[in-house]
Amino acid sequence: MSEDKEKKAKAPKLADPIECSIDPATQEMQARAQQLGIDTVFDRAANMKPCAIGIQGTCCKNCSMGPCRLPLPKGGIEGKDDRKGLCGATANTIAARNFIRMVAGGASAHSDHGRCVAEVFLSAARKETKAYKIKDEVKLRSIAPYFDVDITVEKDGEVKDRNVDEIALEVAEKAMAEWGKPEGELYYLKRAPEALYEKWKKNGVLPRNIDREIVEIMHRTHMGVDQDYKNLIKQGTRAAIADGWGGSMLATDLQDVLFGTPTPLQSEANLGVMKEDHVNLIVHGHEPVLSEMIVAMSQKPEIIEYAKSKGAKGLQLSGICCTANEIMQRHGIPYAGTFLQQELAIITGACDAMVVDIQCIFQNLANVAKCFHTKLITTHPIAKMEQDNVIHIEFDEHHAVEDAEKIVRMAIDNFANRGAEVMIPQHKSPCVAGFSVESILYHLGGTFRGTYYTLNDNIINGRIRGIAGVVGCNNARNKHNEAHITVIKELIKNDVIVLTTGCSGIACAMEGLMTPEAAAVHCGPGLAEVCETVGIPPVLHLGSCVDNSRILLAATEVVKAGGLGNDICDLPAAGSAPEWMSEKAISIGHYFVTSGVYTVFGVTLPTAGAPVFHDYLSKELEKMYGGMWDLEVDPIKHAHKMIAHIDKKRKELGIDKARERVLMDMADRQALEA
Ligand code: NFS
Repeated sequence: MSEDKEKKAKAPKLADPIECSIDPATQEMQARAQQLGIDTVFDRAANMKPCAIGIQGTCCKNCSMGPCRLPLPKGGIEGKDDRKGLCGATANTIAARNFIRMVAGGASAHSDHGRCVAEVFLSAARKETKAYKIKDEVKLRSIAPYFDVDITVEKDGEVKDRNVDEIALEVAEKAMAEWGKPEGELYYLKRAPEALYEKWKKNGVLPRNIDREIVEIMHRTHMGVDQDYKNLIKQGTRAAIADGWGGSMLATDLQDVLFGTPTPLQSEANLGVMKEDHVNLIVHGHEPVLSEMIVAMSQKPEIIEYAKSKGAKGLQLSGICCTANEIMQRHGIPYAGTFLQQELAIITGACDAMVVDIQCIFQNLANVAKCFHTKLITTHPIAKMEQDNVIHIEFDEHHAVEDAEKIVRMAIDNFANRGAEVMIPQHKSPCVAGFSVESILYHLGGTFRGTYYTLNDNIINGRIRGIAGVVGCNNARNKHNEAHITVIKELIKNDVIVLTTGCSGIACAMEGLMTPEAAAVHCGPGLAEVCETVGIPPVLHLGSCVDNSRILLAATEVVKAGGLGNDICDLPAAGSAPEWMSEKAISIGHYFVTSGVYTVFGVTLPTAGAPVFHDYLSKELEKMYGGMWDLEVDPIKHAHKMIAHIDKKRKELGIDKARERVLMDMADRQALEA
């Protein structure tokens, strides 16, 4: 082989920038990365194929006699399925073990995050920290009764509001106990529609405490313990419910009490929010406990002056992943990008510091940061990086303000060290983000009549065909954002209103779908009319991934408002994660399904090697909880599976005819008049 040919044969493949993403900023930055000789996730995906057996969910590495690999034989199973591991574990057992270990991973990520928030909340309630205070007293009073905490006191025959500090302390202590109380069940389960709670009870899946359900998954999936896929998934269900209606819901609520319940705000999205003449500080990860402090610090006049004294015009803060969602929904801080854009933000050459906390953070950020002046700062004791250019500033609620100041000043000091290699793509879109269960109440119900009935009314009369929750990650095995945007555009075109969180929300913002103006361009006539009347976008941003709990509660409010059945599974609603990748997504998917939601995933499901188990996740779970898992890779078919389910539910509710009439009066009225 000639030297040239040999070099070529060894050179890693480069991903085609245009094929990586539908987003022009991502395409430009991917090309830029290649020009600079820096590899990104897209290139690594082009060079490393996923394991063909692991992807089917049937590789067991829970003991050292294996890994035992049980892929589906080519041509499928004919007759008896006698595949088994060394211990005799069947494909169903292995796939179910792996699946619920993913639930455990996801539930623990959300819930351990929730625990950190609860600890800060407890510190605030005990007045051990000056940095955090109870910001949203109304929310505190609204959640206290779920913990059996009184919000009123009787004094001299009069009923008065109880002191907020007392309520906070009692709520904080009871909330903390949700992770490890020795008996009983999680308080928030009673927030679900009664019919759903009864289903959980009947099926024996009421979570006892959050940690226990996760630990029990690890025990049951240890070599030689639970060997019945139905019993395994039962524990997966209990842990997933402990996530959605426990750890995640607690995280959302306590964050709202500490930092404020979101109301819609205007902002911008995509890498173009970074400014060449400003200090660019990017926060990335999931916990708002630190980023809230950084937001406050970055807005201080003396800090802005300090930035100016170093030659910058100001300080531009922006976010990536769910930290971005947290500070977007409460402060309108712009999105720099999604999960798959994290390396690209540094490759702009204009990122003076990136602060990371927990979850969804690429270790390769450290390698990319090495190519530039960027300071990469880890802040969480449980999430460090091995590379020596990474700075660790451990964040602690007791000296939160000082930590935030140190970080912000470090970014500013680094501005002078920028190289000549700055290239910020000029793409960004406006967005309106930060809806919450509470704000939807007033947007749709009117200021004086906060109610979900207006929404129900529009669903019943058919202007809104149904509700979809489209959430989740990006996945480098997919074209970045393509599935999210195609699924969502197809849904709103068919009058399905979309609730979004996580990176799906960021993708929608980048695409301009989170503006009221998007309704006239992309929606069917019914949904467009509602959005234009109320002044809302057709895609409502409900926050980060732990805020999927807001979707559960919004669905519960719709059930309560009446006219659409008595359980979440009765609603014309469906869930979707078109580009999922993380274990958190599996936990979310599973608590959606077992809360009664028909849930479609894109990409792949780790069940393909165990068709019997896969079937159980769809058909049998539907009989038990009313929701089911499904997989559809094609985004248009994906959306239409959701729409078909919505139509099925409309029919069962007897409101299918209403929609036909509405469609007629849009199209046929003119014909009649003519
Ligand atoms: Ni959700 Fe948020 Fe994004 Fe996926 Fe990661 S950031 S918690 S896991 S990649 S949506």
